Amino acid sequence: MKRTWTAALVAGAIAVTGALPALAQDDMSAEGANITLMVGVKGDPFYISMECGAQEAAAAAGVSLDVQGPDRFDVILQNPMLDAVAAAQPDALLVAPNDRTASAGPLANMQEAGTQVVLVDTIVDDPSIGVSRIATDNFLGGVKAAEALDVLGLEAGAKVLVISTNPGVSSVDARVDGFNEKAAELGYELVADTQYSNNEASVAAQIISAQLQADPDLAGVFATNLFTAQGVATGVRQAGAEAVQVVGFDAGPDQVLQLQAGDVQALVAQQPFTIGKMGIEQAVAALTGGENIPEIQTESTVVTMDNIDDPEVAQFLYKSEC
Ligand code: T6T
Repeated sequence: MKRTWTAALVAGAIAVTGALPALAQDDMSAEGANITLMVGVKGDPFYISMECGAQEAAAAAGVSLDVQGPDRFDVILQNPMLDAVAAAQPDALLVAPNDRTASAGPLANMQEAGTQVVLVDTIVDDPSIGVSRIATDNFLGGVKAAEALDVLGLEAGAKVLVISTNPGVSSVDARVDGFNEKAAELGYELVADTQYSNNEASVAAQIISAQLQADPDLAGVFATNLFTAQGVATGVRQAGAEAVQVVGFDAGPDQVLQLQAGDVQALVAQQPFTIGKMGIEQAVAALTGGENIPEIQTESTVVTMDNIDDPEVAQFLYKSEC
């Protein structure tokens, strides 16, 4: 039979945007609970950093944490893994769903079976899923990317391109929306509809090199996530298009090297460690009868060569191991 947890635990104080309601306090804990973290894709420094935060919080709460993820960011791979996790009936699941609609079924089933579901990083459209949803304000992140191009000197009329991962991923879709809204305000001209890399750096590199041939006066590119941004930077460097300003999302170790090499001019960095830590805290609150925060938006910051050595900014950079 499924274990139940009847008391509440106090979540640690973590800096996020907006005020958080205080959680109920009690002298019991979720010690011994089984929690699974299903990341969006294995081997991605964003999710590795999230795992580091989750591990730290899990150790503090005395819960066991099992981390899994598909080899590609692909709902066809992630959904069977979710079904396998469901069969093991964990007490709670932290999950970054690969698709805003297609991931909902397995999560609804798990929730129905009594697993407490916390959405981390990405979400599903069905509002009944998840006791808490913790993610970057991705729309604002997209706005910041367009503002970064403005700071880098792009003027009204400048030609820009957006390269994203796959349509239907909540995080990057919102970044595209935020970017497009701000880019329109700044008077930028989108040379094409949003292009999709399928989260493959090599595909992103091919897309940008083809676009540079079609539009040699392209002035700026926004690449909406880690692998896409890495590929775009490589493609721009290989094309020798030094005048193109590249703004990427995320701040993995290789992206930082590309920034330092001048292949990327700005990175919008998230707080994956904090998302993972808060994910565990929300799961523990759900398991112990504490109060959940339905929606938590974490911060992002724009990293450039001008501020990368600032300790406030450096804490946003991702890890490739804990
Ligand atoms: O940008 C992150 C994450 O926020 C997004 O949902 C998927 O891509 C990343 O994991 C970076 O690769």
